[in-house]
Amino acid sequence: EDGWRTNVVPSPIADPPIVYTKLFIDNAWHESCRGRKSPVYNPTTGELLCEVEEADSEDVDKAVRSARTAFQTGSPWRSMDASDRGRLLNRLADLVERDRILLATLETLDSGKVFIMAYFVDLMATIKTLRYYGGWADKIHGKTIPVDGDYFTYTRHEPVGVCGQIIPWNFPLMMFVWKIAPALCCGNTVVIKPAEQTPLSALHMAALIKEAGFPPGVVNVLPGYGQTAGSAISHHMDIDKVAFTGSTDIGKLIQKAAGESNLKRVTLELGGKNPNIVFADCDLEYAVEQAHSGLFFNQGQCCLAGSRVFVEEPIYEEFVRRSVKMAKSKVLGNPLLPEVDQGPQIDQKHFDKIMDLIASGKREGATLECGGSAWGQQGCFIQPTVFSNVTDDMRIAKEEVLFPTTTFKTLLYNHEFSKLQQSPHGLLCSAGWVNCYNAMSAQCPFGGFKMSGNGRELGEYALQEYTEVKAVTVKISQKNS
Ligand code: TXE
Repeated sequence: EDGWRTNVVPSPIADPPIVYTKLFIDNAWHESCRGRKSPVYNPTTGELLCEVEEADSEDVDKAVRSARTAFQTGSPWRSMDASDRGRLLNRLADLVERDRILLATLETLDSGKVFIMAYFVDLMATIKTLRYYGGWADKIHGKTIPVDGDYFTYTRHEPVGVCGQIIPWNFPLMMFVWKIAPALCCGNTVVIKPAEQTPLSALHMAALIKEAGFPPGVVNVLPGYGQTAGSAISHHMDIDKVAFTGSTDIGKLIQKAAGESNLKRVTLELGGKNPNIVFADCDLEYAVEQAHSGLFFNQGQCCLAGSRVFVEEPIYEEFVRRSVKMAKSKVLGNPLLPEVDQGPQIDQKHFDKIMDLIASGKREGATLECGGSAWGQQGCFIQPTVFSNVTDDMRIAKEEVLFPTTTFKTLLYNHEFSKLQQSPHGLLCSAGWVNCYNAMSAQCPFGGFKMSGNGRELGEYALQEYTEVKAVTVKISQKNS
């Protein structure tokens, strides 16, 4: 049962029943106010998996009212001991462990990610994140501050209030938990919208949240589209903070909506076009393998995918040769099957975007080393693709595409920067991995600089994003140092 320690590879559940398809508000299942439903497809086959209730602005209003009531002073949630909030998060982690195979299966059906990866990576991260923040709940301390004069000053780290959270389709469950766990640990209430493509694991989590014993209204889950439900969240006058993961374009709209409405706090985790720098003195086999998994993991659908690989000249050709061999060896197919390494891309829109970018790479003169075409008879599959001889001005070197397209560029051996300057300390970025890639963990902060977003998720740093600091100053008759 404890698969990640025993490394027992479980089998997915065959044709799991899809039980939860409604809006989750106030710990109950609701039909949408406008009576609309939206389709959910399996990207592997293109088949309809189910229809889910589709939230719009009235449903957001309803969910926000519920979250606001749950946040009121004296409510069961506000008067709960912090340690009990931690206990609830741990109980939720227990339930995710219990339903781990089912959740991984739903995740694969809904998003096309490889089942074994969903089980070992996404589910493990989900469970660990819940437990990590369960541990923090009763360790969020203020300070006492030696202010001037006869006063006693202390700070409280209070919850922000009702948090709107909007998440994408590439890690539906993991993003759900990255968002709700720090928010709940700090005592906030939540209205969360999964991506329209991938609502199923979030709805199953809603059922588990109720089963774990969270009071009604603490978490509300609203499947729906961005332009309707998402926009209603970002514009809402009674939401105190919005946390968003998705594209830079929509991130800008979220920030604007916050400014136009109630100046709600905003944290954004947006796109990236991440460089992976390989020096000639590397362990070549290991470096090729790391560069490969750093990009190809999750069909390349990661905002941290290392999609630009800069390789020092002496090893450039050999590096490209080995990388192409590795890319060509990938087995595409139904991601529920154990022998498959790569599933489909998320949907037709994304498929078209990738094909357009691949075409631009060819047109602009990069060398297509392998892949570049659609694969199979059904679903949104694309062959693993490697380009070499890429220059910085090409679209494939600049635009995030969320697809395994490696773009290789030579780094001159006598490069003008010293290796020290090229270490993470010398680069304008929010994270660096040295001699590894994709080494993530719940304890380590995650987020972007500049147009890749602001704010940090995970780790202790995420607590700042979900708390307000209140300074309380008490007049005293005489201070005593
Ligand atoms: O993202 P969107 P899409 C990047 C990646 C990808 C591109 C487009 O480059 O190709 O974005 O993907 C909600 N108000 N990333 O179209 O539209 C939407 O419903 C409020 C990077 O899927 O940003 C979904 O829940 N919300 C990335 C979420 O925003 C709105 C992950 C993300 O969708 C909205 C995904 C609106 N007006 C894509 N419009 C990463 N950082 O990991 C949409 N949404």
